[in-house]
Amino acid sequence: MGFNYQLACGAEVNTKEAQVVWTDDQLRKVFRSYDSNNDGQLSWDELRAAFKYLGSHCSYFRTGRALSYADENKDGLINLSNVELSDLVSYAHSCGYKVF
Ligand SMILES: [Ca+2]
Repeated sequence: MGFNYQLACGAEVNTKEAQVVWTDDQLRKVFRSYDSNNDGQLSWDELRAAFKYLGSHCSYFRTGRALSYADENKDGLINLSNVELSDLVSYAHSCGYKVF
């Protein structure tokens, strides 16, 4: 699925503890839940918090990659009601985060 950025940041997933990968729907819910000010978009801080929750060991790097991948209009925010969220979910999926 798309590009694999894991090589640039090492393995994100501890396979001993990992059981099940997130589904796209679950990832959507996670990202939506991190829109803490309910403006329909994810800011850098909100996005980074979401990646931390997903288990990212290098959330700063991950957030930058996610924005460059999914922020279509380059406003620095991920719009949760259009293709930007879909792209973000695709990106997160490609990282291989597991449900803990
Ligand atoms: Ca945007």
